[in-house]
Amino acid sequence: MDKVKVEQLKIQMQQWLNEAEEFINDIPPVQLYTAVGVVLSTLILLLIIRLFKRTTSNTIVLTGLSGSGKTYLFYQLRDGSAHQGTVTSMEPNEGSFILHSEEDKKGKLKPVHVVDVPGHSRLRPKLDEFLPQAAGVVFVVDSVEFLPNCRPASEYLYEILTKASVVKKKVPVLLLCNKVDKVTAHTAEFIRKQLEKEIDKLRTSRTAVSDADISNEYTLGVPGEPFAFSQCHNRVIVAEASGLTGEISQLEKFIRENVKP
Ligand SMILES: Nc1nc2c(ncn2[C@@H]2O[C@H](COP(=O)(O)OP(=O)(O)OP(=O)(O)O)[C@@H](O)[C@H]2O)c(=O)[nH]1
Ligand SMILES: [Mg+2]
Repeated sequence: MDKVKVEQLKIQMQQWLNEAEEFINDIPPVQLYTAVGVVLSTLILLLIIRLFKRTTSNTIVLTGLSGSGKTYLFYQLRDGSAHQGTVTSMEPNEGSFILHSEEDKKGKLKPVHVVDVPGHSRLRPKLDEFLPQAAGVVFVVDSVEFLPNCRPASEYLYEILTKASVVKKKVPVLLLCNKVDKVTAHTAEFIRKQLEKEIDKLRTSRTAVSDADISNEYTLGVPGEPFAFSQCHNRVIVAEASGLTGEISQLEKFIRENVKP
């Protein structure tokens, strides 16, 4: 009984196949090629759109040592005030918003996705979650308490600048010298030079180690030359800010350069 049914189904299928073949044969070849062409070009177009979408990220990652002022800056960007930035953050602070200074252009602009990753060493691995989608990284430095923090800041920065997710995609990095409202704040130029010197020292010691332990994903700078940020394949620039007084125009400029409206 079953065999008969299978046989019937086979005949039915054969009939359908024949009908389909006749149908295709009836279509003039030009029409057929055009149809195939349209389908193929649509697929290619969709693929291009997908690729393009992936490269136009709107994520800006705020990073730097604990106490450098990332959370203050986050709220300045979002609300134009520095509330809630008084305690050490235990979780990344995340939000998609139109920058406070651009609120009058709401609706016309693309929101920026800002992530503030706490500087506490236990929470730093969180950075690896956000770096692959970053359109830009802001490394916040405390310009007042800079000298005692120069070494740990350089170590953290070194780690970021040698990450594959930053080097390969040439993610731009802004070294943001924060707290310039204080008269004792060091200048951005001074901080840049000190960081370069310290990274140069780190580079020498790390390359000596990394033959045995290849933990750094990429090496920094030009061998035999003193390290300078200009040697990085990605753009590394310096700027000044104050998350306390809301002097953040250079930060906003960096964001808008890398997250197209
Ligand atoms: N003078 C001055 N002080 C600031 C400024 N920004 C932050 N501070 C001070 O620095 C402290 C730390 O700022 P936060 O924004 O909480 O620091 P953070 O980088 O988020 O620190 P973690 O969350 O621990 O990684 C604040 O409590 C403020 O007292 C600034 O622009 N000027
Ligand atoms: Mg914080």
